[in-house]
Amino acid sequence: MYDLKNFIAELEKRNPAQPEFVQAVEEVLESIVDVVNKNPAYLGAKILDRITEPDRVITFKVEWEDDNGDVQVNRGYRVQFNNALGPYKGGIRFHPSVTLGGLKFLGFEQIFKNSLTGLPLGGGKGGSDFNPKGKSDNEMMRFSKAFMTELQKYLGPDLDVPAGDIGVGAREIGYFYGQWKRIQGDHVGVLTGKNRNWGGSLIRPEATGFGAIYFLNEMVGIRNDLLAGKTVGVSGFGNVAWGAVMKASELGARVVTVSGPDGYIHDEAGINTEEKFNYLVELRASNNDVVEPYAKKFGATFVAGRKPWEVPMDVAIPCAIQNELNGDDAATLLGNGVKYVVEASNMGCTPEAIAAFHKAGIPFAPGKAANAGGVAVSGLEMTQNSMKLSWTREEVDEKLQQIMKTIHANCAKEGRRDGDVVDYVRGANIAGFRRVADTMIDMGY
Ligand code: 2IT
Repeated sequence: MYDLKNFIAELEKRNPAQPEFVQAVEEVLESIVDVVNKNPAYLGAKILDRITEPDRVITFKVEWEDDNGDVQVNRGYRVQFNNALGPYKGGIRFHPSVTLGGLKFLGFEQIFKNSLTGLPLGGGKGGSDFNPKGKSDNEMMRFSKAFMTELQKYLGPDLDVPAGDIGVGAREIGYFYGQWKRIQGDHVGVLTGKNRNWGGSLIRPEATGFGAIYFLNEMVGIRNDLLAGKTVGVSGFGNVAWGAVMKASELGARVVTVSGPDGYIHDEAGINTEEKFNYLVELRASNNDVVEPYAKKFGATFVAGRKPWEVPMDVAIPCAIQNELNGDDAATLLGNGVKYVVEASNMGCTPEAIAAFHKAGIPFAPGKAANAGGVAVSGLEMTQNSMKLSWTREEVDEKLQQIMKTIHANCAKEGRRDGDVVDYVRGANIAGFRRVADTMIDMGY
């Protein structure tokens, strides 16, 4: 029998100074420990000991030259966490906050997220403490090439297939892919999030945000409620926020906020035109990491140094980074009558915030379920690459919608409490875990 408290204490001892990793494991284990303790096969296989230890962790030095001709040194990582279901799959994050513990949390989450998609994808994550802010295009290229020169030793189309994450978009994936091709000499789909001209999938850029809104639509639907007419608050202004803003707006919601490290913008009229959507992309591509110019351009309010959760909203969608919405933010949102919370960022809410939403009976979707659309379309990109053909926008979008509906149905089935209240955290963790654990048992040790 597993004792949760003891297990977490031991995990903390073995993984010192990795609080986010411990937080992610604790959240999953709280949901599944009873399921494990009731199943002699899981206990006999020591499944929790095995699933919380990464298959391997690779760290490497990245040396590159900045525009002044000075040598710079950063640290690169790839956490290959679990490949029971398929090749390691997960993004690469370039952000000064990147640490080994942070990537282990993301890789661990990715195992269960990828399992929920129903596709043959294992879990991994990588990145660097390199900060893209203020870097020139040439510096981005030199760093990306240097990073890939090391990372390519550990990748393969059936072994490990990275994608983008915070700080890594189609431009960086292009530089990675070019470097892979230069060194390896072949043209295999060893990365996803590629440009459409050379093997990328339609809808991949929008997929994480679109998927989160498709998931929200299911949450709203089973409560006989409607997304149309709802006021939505989004944080972040990158790829995930952009997709969520566009799809929520298309479905008739009014999205009133986006945010950056400098503060948030409040656009009462709604972020609802092509011009506004395209401007978000422009802001992101500028590498300045600020949203204030949006307010000036469109006559919206800019609130410096604060988070958008103080704006009254029916639906809150964190789309930026882990632990961006805490217990105090949750109390403010609840005070203003929030009705749904959907994590589009990975572990966007702290445990205190999640507990507050649960206590108030507010449907809360965890990132590993709600933001699985991104990696799901990455899986579809791999399929198209294997077939050497590409699907239409409609074909990919329909498959994405179906995957998000299935994830929602599986979470609802495993997480249903009394009446129509669904504990999506429990549902996602149990549904995601079962497929991986059963596979690990099938394959022995
Ligand atoms: O957090 C995520 O799911 C991603 N960054 C996407 C991973 C992927 O392989 O598409």
